[in-house]
Amino acid sequence: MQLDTITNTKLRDWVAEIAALCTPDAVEVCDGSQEEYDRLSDLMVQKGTYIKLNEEKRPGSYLCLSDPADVARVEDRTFICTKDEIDVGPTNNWRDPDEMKATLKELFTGCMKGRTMYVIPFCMGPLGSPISYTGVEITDSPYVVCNMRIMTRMGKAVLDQLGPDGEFVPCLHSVGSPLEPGQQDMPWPCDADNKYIVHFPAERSIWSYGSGYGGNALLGKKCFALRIASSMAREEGWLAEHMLIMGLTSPEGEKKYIAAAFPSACGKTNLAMLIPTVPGWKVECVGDDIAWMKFGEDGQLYAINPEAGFFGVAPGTSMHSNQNAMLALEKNSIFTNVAKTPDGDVWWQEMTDDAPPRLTSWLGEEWTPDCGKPAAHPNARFTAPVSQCPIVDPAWNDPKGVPIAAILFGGRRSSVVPLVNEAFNWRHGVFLGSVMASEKTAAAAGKVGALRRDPFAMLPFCGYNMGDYFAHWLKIGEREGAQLPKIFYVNWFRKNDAGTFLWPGYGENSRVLKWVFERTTNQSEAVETPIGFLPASGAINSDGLSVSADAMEELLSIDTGEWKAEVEDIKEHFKQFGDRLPQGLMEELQLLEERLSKA
Ligand code: SAT
Ligand code: MN
Repeated sequence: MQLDTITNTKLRDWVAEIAALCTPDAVEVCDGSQEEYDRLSDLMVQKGTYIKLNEEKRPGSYLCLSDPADVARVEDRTFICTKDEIDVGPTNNWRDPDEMKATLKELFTGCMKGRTMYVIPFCMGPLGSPISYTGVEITDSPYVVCNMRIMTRMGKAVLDQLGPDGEFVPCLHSVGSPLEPGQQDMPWPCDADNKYIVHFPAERSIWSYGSGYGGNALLGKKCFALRIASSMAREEGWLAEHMLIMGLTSPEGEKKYIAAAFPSACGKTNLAMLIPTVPGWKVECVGDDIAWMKFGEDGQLYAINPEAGFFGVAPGTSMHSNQNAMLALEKNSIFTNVAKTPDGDVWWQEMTDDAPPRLTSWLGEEWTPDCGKPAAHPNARFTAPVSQCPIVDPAWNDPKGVPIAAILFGGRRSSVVPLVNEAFNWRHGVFLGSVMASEKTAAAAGKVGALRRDPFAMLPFCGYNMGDYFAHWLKIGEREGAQLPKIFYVNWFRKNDAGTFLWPGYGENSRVLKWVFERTTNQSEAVETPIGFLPASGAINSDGLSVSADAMEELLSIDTGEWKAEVEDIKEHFKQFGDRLPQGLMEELQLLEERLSKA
């Protein structure tokens, strides 16, 4: 589209300002059409950025191999800029906004020379939703444009919605690789040694330089929908969270929605698309990564998935671990840093029981199963439309959002933490979120391994001081007339002393979801323990499971000694927040300690 299709004054001024700064050869406003998508995809095939996959095996899909120096988010190059350093807290990298702006302006000067500058109007969340917000990303990467078309609602409809004076979050991105006249382009241009992922919460803007990969470059995702949005949510009284959203329907046809936060590598996408083993129960997927929640007039929290696509980790995804994801990415998808089969399809670790005898690896090299290197990069990704998920929830695109009945927190713990426990109340639930922790998978069998505390799974994504974030969660619970979801903590990963998982996980997690569902209306039995309500014996049905009665008991028991040690570890964790740690959480910790000492 032409520049003059932009009627929004602020946007027109911003586009002109950035074009003058970055001096691209051309400027294009993206309309979000299939024609535009096809044209840019073809362009990337010509440039060697994309390989078109076999149309019969993987219709409408492309493979993209990145520069090996640009394969993941870069947390150490991610900055939050506020006037006072204390306002980003101990878990973020702080920079002074004026100094950082000066650095960035220098980097962005002339950085799009020889390239086209794309203007991408996008909406995070359903169009017309009171929970949604608009952004505009300016980028010199056609790969970003194509991914944004899958990951967000994007194009002309968003410009129309924005109108002449609507507000938007400006998101500026460049791969940082200007071209001199006649200079040959790279398949994956970037500035690997000079990446900056920068957030300005006060002016609600994002500047990203040097990387073309994932959350570094698709600025609607972690940068906007979590870091900037968490700061907006605090100011405006809502929640922007690193959570999946699923619908759960009982055999009686009653439906409830659950939101759940887990650190990476704990199976969030798998849980969001779970196939229940409990007869008659149904799971439907609203989203697998991010939830925005605002109070409705009835006092309930209503959630939307701000995204429109899945940007999932490919390795480990299979018909066994996540059939619904595999079906979602059968067509119209982008695959980044996976391996290619000789017949023009994709492959990654664990996609099939046996690896194909010959592949082209993510490095573009000949690959055989005995070559000693992974065929796909461990952070290889698929980009697939949410609408292609076979169990997509009918309300996934509903502007009203879906009412949340329960929130789950969880992590990977081989010991200490039971299969599931329910918080006594909202404040106790916030405490559980604030101490979330997960172990490295290589943790010694049966022993507590290297624990990383990842509060609310927001450690790399909270756009302000995490202590203030805890306080915000407490404040949400004090809202007049709020019908708050119940909060639960789950752990699918407990092991016995021999180092074997006690719980089968995957579809069997539906047994736990059923208990959670019933607890939201106090229908299933629970016992009070020092750490919360645990399922009463027999309240989680284990019929037909190869889990012994002893194992079941271990999964649902707590060891007072282990929990006293946990309390000491939590004290250390809390110390880093200094006087920004809300008093309410200190009190919860003291209450836990008292309950344990009486147990
Ligand atoms: O690269 S992303 O930030 O989009 C994905 C992730 O790290 O979870
Ligand atoms: Mn995530």
